[in-house]
Amino acid sequence: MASEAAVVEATAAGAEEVAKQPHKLERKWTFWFDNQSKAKQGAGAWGSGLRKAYTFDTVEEFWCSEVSGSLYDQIFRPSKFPANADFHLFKGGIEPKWEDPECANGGKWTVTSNKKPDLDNMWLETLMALIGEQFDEADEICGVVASVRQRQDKLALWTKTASNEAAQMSIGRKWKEIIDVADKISYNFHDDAKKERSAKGRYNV
Ligand code: MGP
Repeated sequence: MASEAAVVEATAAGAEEVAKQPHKLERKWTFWFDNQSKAKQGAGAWGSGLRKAYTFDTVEEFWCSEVSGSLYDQIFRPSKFPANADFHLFKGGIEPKWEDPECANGGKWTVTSNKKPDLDNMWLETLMALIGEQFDEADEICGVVASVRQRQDKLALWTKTASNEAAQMSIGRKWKEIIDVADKISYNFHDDAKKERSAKGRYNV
């Protein structure tokens, strides 16, 4: 029979081993980046600068993203980016485009922000809520986009089934709590946006 001291020692070693294990997320997530100022130089070039930056599936990798070069510094503070840019965090395997099959019938909730630090805070809160699976309708979520713009920054939460009003309303309500927004926000269908850039929102919360 092992002595008490040996058991204590083995237990402590085991606990240390467990503590060292990375904290697995429910699923894989990918950061994407798009320098919109470059894209807009050519007609119909939307998405030509869209790049996958980094895929991760543990809490540790999320915080220590091995994103190359200067993008690393910006991923948690997108508003510091000097030009028009989009930062995305999407579920692994889903591309942040209307054309992706998971997004094709979807839409997005959008929040605008006039203050740069607000964009960064809302972005970080949303990232943590997504990887921490805070939404009841997690299956409905595609990802989030932070759009850094000179006039007004934007944050958009993309979801899968635009026609499922109940799911979108629940997600919209929850998201407002997470990012601490009191103003009304609107949900647009991608299908409407394809037809008309300034299409009206279909749901409000
Ligand atoms: P946007 O960036 O979603 O709209 O789309 P916004 O907020 O009005 O524009 P911005 O100036 O703040 O960037 C702007 C335009 O980009 C659309 O009208 C499309 O022409 C093109 N576009 C945007 N998205 C998200 C897509 C997409 O997923 N696929 C394609 N093909 N074009 C897109």
